[in-house]
Amino acid sequence: ELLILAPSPSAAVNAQLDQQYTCHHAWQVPADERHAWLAQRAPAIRGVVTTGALGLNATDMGLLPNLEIIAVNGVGLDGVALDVARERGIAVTTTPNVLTDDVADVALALLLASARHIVTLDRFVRDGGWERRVAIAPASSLRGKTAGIFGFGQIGQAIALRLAAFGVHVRYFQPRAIAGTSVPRAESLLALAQESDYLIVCAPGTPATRKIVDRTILDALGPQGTLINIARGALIDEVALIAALQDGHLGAAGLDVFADEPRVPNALRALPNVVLTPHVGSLTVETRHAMGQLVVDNLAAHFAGLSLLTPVKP
Ligand code: 8YV
Repeated sequence: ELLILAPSPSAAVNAQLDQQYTCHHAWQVPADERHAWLAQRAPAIRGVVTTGALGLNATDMGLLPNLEIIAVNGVGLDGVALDVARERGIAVTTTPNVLTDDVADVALALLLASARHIVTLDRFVRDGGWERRVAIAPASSLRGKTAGIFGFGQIGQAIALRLAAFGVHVRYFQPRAIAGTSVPRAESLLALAQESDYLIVCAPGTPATRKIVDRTILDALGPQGTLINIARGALIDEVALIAALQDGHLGAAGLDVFADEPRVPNALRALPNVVLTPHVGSLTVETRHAMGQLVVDNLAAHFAGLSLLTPVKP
């Protein structure tokens, strides 16, 4: 039996899970009834399907004595108590590769929207500013600028590929150097921010990266700089970010992820120099289907005693 914490946007994926297992859909149960509901079903549950955003914490894992596998419909592991899973020998799988391109596309969409004022200009046309012949301030060109990619995994590298086509110089930083790339590595995150017009955050949310993009980094990025975040809100000191955008220490931001989703601070919503999207990096029909299919296939492999397709290394 499976515990499903969130459905897939793919009906075909949900149907396969319902056909192959007895599924308990926690997301259909009101929050205040969930504890009692789960207590009743907990002993039978051998697998959990969760998302990158929801994860599975130590408390909830503790309620499931016979849990064998956690299938994350996403790549972020910040919400999963991996130490507990390791101790108990619970397998964990994610959905790498299939979401890389779409998440990279959203990073570029946010960057282009920020640099070329797309959201403001859309509002300007709708509100009749163009017809009133209100002057339009020129935007700034991408060509010849420098982008710093913080976190140079698959998604960071896919963003680098796209940026090259726009004539943007690219560098990266992450603690471990990547072999076989022609993209130069900066000495530190601070050096990366100093060298960059755009800082693009693609690193995982871990205790080591928590609020790593702080006032110092934002100041280094500077008044003409733009911050793009498609990773996790936890990597940014959001209070410092808001202050920097308000007082002009930072030029602009394009954000798909936030510290306390789905809540976005009013101060951030009020700023004209930010573009905001509701954590949709991987949210396309094609990618969510492929992600969900990987969840289904990993579960099938596990319960058939075969090796997992995309396991998280313990
Ligand atoms: C979604 C994500 O939040 O992959 C991740 O870690 O953040 C996103 O793809 C989610 O996991 C979708 O199910």
